[in-house]
Amino acid sequence: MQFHKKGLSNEELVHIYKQLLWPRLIEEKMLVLLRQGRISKWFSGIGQEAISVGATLALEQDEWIMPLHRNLGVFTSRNMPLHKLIKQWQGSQDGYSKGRERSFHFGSKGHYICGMISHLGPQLAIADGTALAHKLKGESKVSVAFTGDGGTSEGDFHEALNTAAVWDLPVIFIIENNGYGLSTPVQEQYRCESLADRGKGYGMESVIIDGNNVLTVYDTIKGVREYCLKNQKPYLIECLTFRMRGHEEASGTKYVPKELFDAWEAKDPIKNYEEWLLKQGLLSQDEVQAIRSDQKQLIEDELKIGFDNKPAVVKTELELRDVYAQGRLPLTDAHGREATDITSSRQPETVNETPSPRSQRSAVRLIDAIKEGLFQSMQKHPNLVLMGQDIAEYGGAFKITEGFVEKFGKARVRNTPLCESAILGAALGLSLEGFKSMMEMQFADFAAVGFNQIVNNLAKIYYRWGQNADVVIRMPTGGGVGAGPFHSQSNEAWFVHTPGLKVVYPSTSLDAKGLLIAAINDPNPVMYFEHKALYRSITGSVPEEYFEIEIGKARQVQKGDDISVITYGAGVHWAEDYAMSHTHISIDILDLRTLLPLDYDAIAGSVKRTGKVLLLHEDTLVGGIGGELAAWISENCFHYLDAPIMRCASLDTPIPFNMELENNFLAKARLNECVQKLVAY
Ligand SMILES: Cc1ncc(C[n+]2csc(CCOP(=O)(O)OP(=O)(O)O)c2C)c(N)n1
Repeated sequence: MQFHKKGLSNEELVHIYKQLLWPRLIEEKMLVLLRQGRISKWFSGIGQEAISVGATLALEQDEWIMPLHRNLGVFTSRNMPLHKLIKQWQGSQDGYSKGRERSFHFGSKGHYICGMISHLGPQLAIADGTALAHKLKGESKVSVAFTGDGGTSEGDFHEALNTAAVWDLPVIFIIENNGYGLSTPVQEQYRCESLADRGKGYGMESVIIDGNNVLTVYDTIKGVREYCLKNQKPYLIECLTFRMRGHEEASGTKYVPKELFDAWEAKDPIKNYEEWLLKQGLLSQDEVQAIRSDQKQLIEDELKIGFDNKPAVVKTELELRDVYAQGRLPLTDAHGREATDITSSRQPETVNETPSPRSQRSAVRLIDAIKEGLFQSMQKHPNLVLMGQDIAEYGGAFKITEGFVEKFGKARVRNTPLCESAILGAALGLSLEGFKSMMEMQFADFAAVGFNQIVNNLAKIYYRWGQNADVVIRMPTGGGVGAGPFHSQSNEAWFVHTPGLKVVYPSTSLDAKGLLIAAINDPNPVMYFEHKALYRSITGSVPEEYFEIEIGKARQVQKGDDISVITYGAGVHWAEDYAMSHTHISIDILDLRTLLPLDYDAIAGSVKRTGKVLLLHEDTLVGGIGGELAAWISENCFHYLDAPIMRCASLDTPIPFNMELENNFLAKARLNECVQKLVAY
């Protein structure tokens, strides 16, 4: 192995040696602790340290890194205290994730490290988001994302690299090609000659380097960093390396030929670098021994602190509370500085929660109310960025952002490539740097291809390691428009089942504006459902001012005595129309407005008034929210019930295109039958 000093001082070369040795000695000790049952299993980085260490040392301390499961060297090179890492590996509440996450699946804002989710690929686009944040702020910083060779087969890899290229983002993508993805060798993973070749396909420079040579890694990344900053472009680096232990400690290494281990043993990153330092006279044998024994002693000292644990205290209340960031977070970025004002206007001081009747305008269409709420939010939040397919000059599929780009500019009103997952990842990355973002799904149906980022990354991140995802996802939803199975679905139930998300679903123009503003002000990820069939068919009074409708509060549409119809979205209008044409039935109508969290007081109030409940939703029956509501009502309001709880929902089929078929599909077709049955009970 050839080492080149490339202008590094002797002190720097020795410093790199110490940083490289440190994770190796820690892991050797971890193997002992694992056998003693004192820590949980992890994914070993033994043999690959030069990549984590070399890359991290080549960056500024406040440049974001998105590491993966094998990157202990990233955490140690950012000088995270070992005793706290040890607590993390035991699942202690004093670890980085309060005992809620395993080995390396956590982040630390203070160290500019973003925690991974197990799905690997989603890490990559988060780096797009932090890089975009720096670019918008005019800061000269790169972001770095890691992937294994296996991870390059995921769609997320393609989406993240393509987006970084199209948006000219300074991101360094590092592939650690260690020959295997669990037991799958690279021949069964990809067909291109080298993974670096893929850079060409994205219009991105790339290079293959020896990932076991720490000076090569360090020097390459220093140079690539300069390139990315100067040219404002991403770069792909393929590091050739080898995994010297199993995928994780329980999985063994039988599938790896012994010759490979022997060959790579000879290329060990630490042994080779150490030998070179000795040969150059930069370190003596005695000094090497002293460094090793100092580090071993430090490990022992840190272990004492790391294993000195208080008994675990389990508080259900705290667990539940920590699913959501509370209140309005101060608008600061990861540096603790006030969020950047990229338009130089100020953020809102107060929010008017009770719209003044003086400024009411009648006959505002739902679509215009959404547009106004979004427009005013852009004025109020200089750190709010909009992203979505065709939302800039074209104004979006439904024209909600028409005119926005002229007013707010293309930096904040961003057309995206066709890649929902990467844009959601980028939205999360923007959050890491104190930005707010709104992503427009062109149709709610397409959330399916961003599902993982929503339910596993955005939804869980705050509970896992205290980073909020300040993201609103607008979901044009619903049927009745003859748009067929993939442009009409009601998929809100997918998200209601996910702790960490909030789900709002306005049915009136007033609520559409107020709930959108509230969603954008909320520091948590909010799914905002907007019914396409209501866009232009519904009008109502809406104040001109900027105001909020509180998330989590239902709206009593009308009071009644005979039956309750508990519903939301288009269901509210079906129920109102029905009540108007059946005045002999006194119907209590409750518009839930927010599906997560639910307004249980309002639900109980309605049940108490009538004792007969019909749950009405456009979503299909099985697994719909009606089932959840029915369970809650029977558990909590049983004494008030005079009839079985009934559900009126759409047919359990995909949504047909033909209008007659669609009308038959929709819950509305069975509303009369359900009401009559309930009234007669
Ligand atoms: C989406 C997804 N599929 C499967 C897995 C299970 N899994 C975890 S790591 C891994 C292999 C990853 O290989 P590679 O990307 O080469 O990284 P390495 O483990 O070699 O560092 C697999 C299959 C997963 N975590 N996520």
